[in-house]
Amino acid sequence: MLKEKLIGKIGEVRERVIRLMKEHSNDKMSEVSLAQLIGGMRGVKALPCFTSNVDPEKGITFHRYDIPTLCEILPHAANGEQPLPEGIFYLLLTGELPTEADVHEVTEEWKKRRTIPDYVYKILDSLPTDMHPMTQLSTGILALQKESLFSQQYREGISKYDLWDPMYEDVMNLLAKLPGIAAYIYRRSYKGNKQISADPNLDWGGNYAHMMGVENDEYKELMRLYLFLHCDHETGNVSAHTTHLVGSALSDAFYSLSAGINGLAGPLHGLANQEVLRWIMGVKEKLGGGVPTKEQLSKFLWDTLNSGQVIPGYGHAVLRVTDPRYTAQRKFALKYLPDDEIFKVVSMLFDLVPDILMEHGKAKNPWPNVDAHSGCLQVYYGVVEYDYYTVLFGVSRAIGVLTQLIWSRAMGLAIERPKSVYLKDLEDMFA
Ligand code: HAX
Repeated sequence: MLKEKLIGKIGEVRERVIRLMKEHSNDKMSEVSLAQLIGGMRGVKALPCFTSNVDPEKGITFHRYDIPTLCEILPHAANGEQPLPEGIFYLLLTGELPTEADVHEVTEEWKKRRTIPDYVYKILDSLPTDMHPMTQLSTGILALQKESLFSQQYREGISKYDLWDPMYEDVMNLLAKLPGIAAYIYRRSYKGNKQISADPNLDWGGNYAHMMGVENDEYKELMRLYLFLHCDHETGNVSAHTTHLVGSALSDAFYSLSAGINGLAGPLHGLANQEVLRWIMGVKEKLGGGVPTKEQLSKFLWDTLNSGQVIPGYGHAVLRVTDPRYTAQRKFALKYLPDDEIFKVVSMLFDLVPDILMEHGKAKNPWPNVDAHSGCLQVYYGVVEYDYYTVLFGVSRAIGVLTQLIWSRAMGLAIERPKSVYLKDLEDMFA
């Protein structure tokens, strides 16, 4: 049924794209200054996105719905109050709010497709257990490429207008298997490779928590919230853009996501969640434990800045306010762990860092981003291995970037190929 709904949408969206191109193909969206060319293309409007948009002052919206609204209206697990990630997948893919039955359909579909081939486990087993979990995740996803229907049907000569179909099948298969791969990596890296089978009664996020071995209903709720919050942040961020770029060469979903995950593993992007916890633990260790005073924290913050490093979890390339994904996690913490020591440090940082960054005078956005908060919630429920945190992010981010891949094929977006300019020619151009 989901696929039937998608077929209807694709027809409609294709017509809109054709009309836009017919009527406005020479109209200008953006111009590129030298500062933008050197400065990472900040603000250049050069990518279409079907699923979501980041407003500098308001933050992310998914098909124009913001986070607080979706937390209320997306279906929840029985006895739960956090949005089910299956629901945000449905919304991103179709542009329509899902009913309980729609969400149930996604949950059941992913259950049917979640078996991971043995050779993937064998490949993971051949990796050192102390290899970074993101490297393991990227490898596990890439290993699954052998299963790609998209690549298989391309070889068989499928029409480019039908490519969205095997892309959809690959995306569904990959999303179904991801929590199993990610939990396997967690258990082999940190829990003596004692693996836990999936529970047929649980939803996608609940099952991920279960397979990681955290048997706590609150943690399952946190997992659902986490997987919802990190799913998509329009197309220009490194993980989404990389996935899109690689997919634009008609590489399949496995190649594309594996590449996107490698981008997420950078400390200026998804790895910042690990770095935040590492920073906080480093401070606590230097002070011999406990909650640092504001004066002590300020000193550590200035030491970090003065040594030429960034304060992880603060700043953003687009946002100019506190990230609503931070606020949603803070709300969870205030409800479930208000007295937690690390949450207190995270809150103190919220009070201190913006002023310090403003005084420092470089960051355009002194406010916290999504990564400033996530680690403290994990530690509270016993997931203390912070090198693993970006894997959680990756499982969630896959929802959005893979949905975007289906839409890229449905809209027939071209292979990406911006033009570059010799440095010397730039100098001559502006001489
Ligand atoms: N601490 C110290 N300096 C910072 C800073 C921070 N948190 N944020 C920005 N700056 C500095 C930049 O390094 C840059 O310095 P230079 O002029 O010396 O190069 C200057 O301020 C201007 O940067 P900007 O325009 O404000 O920020 P960018 O768009 O270039 O970069 C980043 C955005 C998110 C990469 C940046 O704010 C940063 O490095 N933050 C810390 C790392 C982090 O939390 N990353 C996660 C971001 C959210 C995300 O993608 N999650 O996955």
